Amino acid sequence: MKLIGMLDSPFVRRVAISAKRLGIELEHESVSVFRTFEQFQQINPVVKAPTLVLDDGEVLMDSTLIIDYLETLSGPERSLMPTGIEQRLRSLRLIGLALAACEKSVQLYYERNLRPEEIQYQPWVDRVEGQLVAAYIALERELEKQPLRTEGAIDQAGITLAVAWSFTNFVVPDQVSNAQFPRIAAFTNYAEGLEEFVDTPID
Ligand SMILES: N[C@@H](CCC(=O)N[C@@H](CS)C(=O)NCC(=O)O)C(=O)O
Repeated sequence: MKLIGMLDSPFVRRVAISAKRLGIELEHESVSVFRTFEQFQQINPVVKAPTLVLDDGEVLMDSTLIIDYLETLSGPERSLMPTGIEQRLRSLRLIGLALAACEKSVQLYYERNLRPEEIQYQPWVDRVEGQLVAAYIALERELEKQPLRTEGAIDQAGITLAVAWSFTNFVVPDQVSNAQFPRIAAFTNYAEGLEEFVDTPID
């Protein structure tokens, strides 16, 4: 199976790291949705990263749906999701917040780098910046209530949170600070030292 997309996309990176943790080998093709749009279009006409191309040529997209498929392939013993209802609900909450942070960071990055300055719309920028910070405030509170484990295996909530924080710091570093979100920063520092993260660098 081939994973298509650049690792500077948090959505691609969480799939690549999850696959490694699930013990699934993926061939990785670093095709850019911008610089190599036509090449991407040949693989997936919708041009969304990540795209997963199965061995029979079937195409899947959206990181959460791809991870769902990889989880099914690897079986319940290796799952990155807790099975107990309360911990599962918490994981889903954390993943939702971290994905929203990724999405808002992407929107700000696109706003700053794709939209010409003369047609930037400040109320939209303010809204997205507020949403981004709101997602990290909620995540920091979650970690205050219950820290994420920093020994044993990292789970999907941990992977997605760390990938999100590293990505936000990579593309819109002015929006966040370690001082404002110390628990998220400390957990990400731990996660980025894990083998699967080191082997899957953001750039
Ligand atoms: N919800 C999707 C978001 C994927 C996404 O927006 N990826 C970006 C790259 S970071 C992309 O494909 N951008 C090109 C576009 O939307 O046209 C997921 O989880 O995979």
